Parts: sequence; structure tokens; C-alpha cells
Amino acid sequence: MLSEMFSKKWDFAAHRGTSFRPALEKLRGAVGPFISYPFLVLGMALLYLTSPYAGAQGPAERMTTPTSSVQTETPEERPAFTDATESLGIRFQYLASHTSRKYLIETMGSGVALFDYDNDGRLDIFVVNGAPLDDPTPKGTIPQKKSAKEWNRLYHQKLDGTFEDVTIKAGLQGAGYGMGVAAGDYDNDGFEDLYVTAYGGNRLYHNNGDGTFTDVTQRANVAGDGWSTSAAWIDLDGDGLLDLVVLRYMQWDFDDVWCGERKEGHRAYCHPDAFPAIAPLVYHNDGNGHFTEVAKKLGLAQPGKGLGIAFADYDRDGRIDLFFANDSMPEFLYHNKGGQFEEVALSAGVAVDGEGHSYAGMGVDFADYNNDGLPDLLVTALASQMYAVYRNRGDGTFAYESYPSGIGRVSMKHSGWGVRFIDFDNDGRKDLLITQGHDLDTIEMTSPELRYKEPNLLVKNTGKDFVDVSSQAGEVFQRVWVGRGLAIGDIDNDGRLDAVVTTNDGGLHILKNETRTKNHWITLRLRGHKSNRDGIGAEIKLVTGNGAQWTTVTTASSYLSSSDKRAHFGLGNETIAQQIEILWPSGIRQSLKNIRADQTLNIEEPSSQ
Ligand SMILES: [Ca+2]
Ligand SMILES: [Ca+2]
Ligand SMILES: [Ca+2]
Ligand SMILES: [Ca+2]
Repeated sequence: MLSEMFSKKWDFAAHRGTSFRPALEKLRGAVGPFISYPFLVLGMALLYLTSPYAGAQGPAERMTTPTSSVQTETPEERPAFTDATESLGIRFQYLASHTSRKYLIETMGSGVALFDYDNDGRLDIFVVNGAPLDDPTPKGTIPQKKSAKEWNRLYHQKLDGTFEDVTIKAGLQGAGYGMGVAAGDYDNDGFEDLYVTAYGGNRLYHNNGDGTFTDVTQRANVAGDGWSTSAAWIDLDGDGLLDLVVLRYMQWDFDDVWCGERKEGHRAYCHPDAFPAIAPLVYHNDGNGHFTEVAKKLGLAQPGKGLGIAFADYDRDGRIDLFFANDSMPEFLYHNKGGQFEEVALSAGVAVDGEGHSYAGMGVDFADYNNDGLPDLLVTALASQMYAVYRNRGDGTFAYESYPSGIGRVSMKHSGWGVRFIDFDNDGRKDLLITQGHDLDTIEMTSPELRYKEPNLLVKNTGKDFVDVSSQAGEVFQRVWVGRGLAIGDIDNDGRLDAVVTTNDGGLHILKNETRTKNHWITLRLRGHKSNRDGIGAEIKLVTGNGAQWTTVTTASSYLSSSDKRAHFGLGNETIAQQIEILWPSGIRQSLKNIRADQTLNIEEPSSQ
């Protein structure tokens, strides 16, 4: 009870720039974790009474207790996604160049972005492609694209909802063996720019606003080297300019290493343990088109095996924190101390699983699934490891809840990559969409109960637990792919979140959400002025008669991919959002009242509170 009160009050007490954490840490250091709670709760309660939130609808109950506002699914409501790729005019094939040498790079790609590059209000798609590999490929090789079939692709969504390939006009054919992509307007000119990661050097493309992009990598100083994976745009120091965090997988080269049985057809991709970890690249945006690498300076240079990145202010101290999903070693949670970061995953309870084991952390999302105002974590992993669910307790620590949440049961035999919490049925509770498929194409020989190709996973958040609803959600969830990237966004602007999925050495798939529901929704497109133009890092609280929901504006999370920056909320049967509170990265707070449902709202950052 006490901890429940604590976690509820924590949100109400949160003010950007006002940190309660040092006080908490001091108290804990002095008197231990349990004795400090009453003091803290008392303080929080006082703050609550003087807070602008006092008297507002309280947050919904946590996952483990049934909520009073649960809406039972009526017979006519049914989850449904269809594969609309071909009918929308997209034919893409990812070239992974699998070889007999089983270079690890072949099985990891690739990523996809959903973003609106021409500001016509319709989401466009950018997909990353590989490059040809020789068999064997000499050590030290940086693979290069040689023909159009290896190009990255930009697809523009036309007025009628179909897509046209505009890669050549845009100048986005790319270079090298691509991995991931991150969209963000780094120069605040109103046009989304693209950062594309690869093995052997990354590229930054400035969006010129006329349908063309310019490769500004050298001038911007953001090429990096080694094997880059997921990247995220986020303003780390609050100067209104998006900085860039680029994860790297490992110290790796085209060495001819045999892993798996020394038997014809049994050679396998090597375990990450065979390669040393490596630090990420963190680029500070200097504001003049130039970036400076600051990973070490910011305390973010701990070597890892980074595959997925997500961010949220988990301890509600007003500063965005970072989570790096590492493969087969402890995960990293970087607490933002204001200018410096401290890696706290172990003490926060998110470094390992419930039994203290590390696992193959791949994709990640950092979002509040139980509507208590505290961002939670989901990290995908390989089959027989379970996806990790970490529920934010509100005291700077997380509870490993893969079993009680139901995620353990639905993920035990699967290997997950891209993941996002999405409220696909607009009932006000964040569900989950996950791309799946093993990294080893030999897995069925060594583990006959597991599968290399797997269907995507759709998991419904019932308010009590997570339930696998894939089998009811359409034929597309019966199809088996080597799923990798996943980006989320409302592609047809009908109020239902759609998805784009990439597959290793396979096609790109548009999953159109055709869920039948009478539920209402609101989508918010933020435009920052003092803050970064995208509003990335803004925290939004939306209150309806059913309770409150929270989200952090981001294009990151998932795996190698970049999602629509617009914030989407399902409103259930409510037709009005009584209140929308936005905490901009600048610290400016904005409050909107009685907003009509079923619309996309453009929100400008006010010049002051
Ligand atoms: Ca567009
Ligand atoms: Ca721009
Ligand atoms: Ca924080
Ligand atoms: Ca839902």
C-alpha cells in the first residue's frame, strides 16, 4: 500500500528541473530503502496538494489489479491487420548476402523508418538495404553497394495512399552494408533528416525540403566506424538541438571463424561472446551543422553490445534517461544526472532477468503500459529466454514481471526483435507488436522445437495482463518471416496505428490496422520552438473519464527502426480528452482542456508557461 501511494504521488510531484532523486539517494544511503519511504511519501503528499494535478482524475490502477474502467470487448470488435504492401505499390527485397562463412552481419538487418519527409501529412517509408558480400570476404573489407538492388529506398505516399519509389530523386541510394535508421530534424528547419547506420561508417542526410537530401556526413562529423546498429535522436543537454546516440554491436571484422558443429550444413552464426564489446558513439549537436563526439565526456562510453535504444524519464526527475539493449550481456540503463550519465541498470533491476541471468537483448520500448505515469520497459530476446518486462516501481527501481504480466508465457518459444507498445484497438491501454524470427538459420537442426521463421506477435493489454491475440488478428499473423525491423505510425490517418516490418533477406511488409472498433482516439503532432522542432523528448499526459495515460515523444525504440513522431492515444468510449498536459523538453508546461476525439491536432510550443 505504502509503495503504491508512493508510486502514485511520485508522478504528481514530478517537475522538470526539480530533482527528488538526490534526496531519495541521500535518505537511502543514511537509513536504508524502507525507512526512507514514509518521509518521501509525506513530502510527495504535500507537493501533491499544491500541485496543478491535485483533484485531477487519478492514474489507473497497476497491471496486477483489475481496473474499474476495463471495457469488455464487444462481439463486433476484432483485432485485424492485413498485409497491404503489394496493393500499396511497394516491392522491396532486403539483400543480406548470406554466405557459407556465416558472417554475423548477414543475419542482423535491417531497419525501416516511417516519417513524413515532405510535410504533406502522409507518412512516407525509408528502408535500409545491405550490400553484396564475397564468399569469403577478406578481413578489413568495408562492403559497398554495387547495383540498384542493394540501394536503400525512399517511398513517397501519394494522395491516394499508394507509394511511389522516389529514391533517385531524393538521392538516398546510400552506401555500404546498411543496418538502421533514425529520423529527426537536427537543424530545426521543419524537415525531417535521416541518419542511416551501417557496417563501416554511417551517413547523415540533410532534408533540403524540396524532395532531395544532401549527404552531409563529413561536414557534420558523424560517420563513426565499426558496426553501428540502432540510433536515436534526443536532446541530451536541453539546448533545443537534437543530439545523436548511435549504438554499436561489437568489435567485429570479416574473420573466418567457424561456429557450430564442424559438419556439412551445421556451420552457424557465432555467439556474441566470441567478440569483444564496444562503446557507442554519442554526438553533440553543435548547432552549426557540426557534431562533436562526446560519449566519454557524458559518461556514456561503457563498452556494450548494443542493438536497441529507447528513452524516457523513468525516475521523473525532469531529465530523459537512456536504455541500451545489449546482446548476451547485462543491459544498460543510463540515469541522466544533468550533463552526465550514470549506468545504473543493476541497482535499478533492469540489467538481467528475474533469475539474474543476462539474455540476448535486441529490441526495446520504454513506455508506460499500466497507466500509472511511470515508464516501463520491454526488451525482446531469443527463444527460451522470454522477453523481459520491467515494471517501474516509482522509486528508481523496476520489478521483473515477465511471468505475472503474461509476457513470459507468450514469448518463451519466440525470438523477438522490433517491438513497440501500441494501442492498436484504441481502448486506452498500450498493447504490443513484436517482429520475430531466430538469428540462427540452423536453429531447427540443433533445437527442433524452435523455428527460424516466425509469425509476428500481437499482444493485447487487458488491463490485468498481456494476452496473445495474434491468432485472431488476421492471416498476416499466420505467415512466417525472419522478422527484424518494426516502425509504427498511422499510415492512412484513420486513427488506427499501422506498422511496417522488415525481414532478413526478405521483403518489407506494411501491416495495415483494420481493427473493428468504435473506440475513439487523438493524435498529437508537436512543434517545438524553444525545444527541438520535433518535440522529441516531450512528455504528454492525457486525461479522459477513463483515467490518465502518458507517453514520451520519440522516433526511437524498437530495433534499427524509426517510428512516426506523432503521439497517438486511444480514448476508449470517451469522445473528449478532458485535459492534455505537455511537458516540453525546454521545461515549458502546456495544458489543453476538453479536446475533441478523433482528430490529429497540431500543437505549437508556447513561448512561456
Ligand atoms: Ca509525406
Ligand atoms: Ca532538418
Ligand atoms: Ca530522469
Ligand atoms: Ca489496447
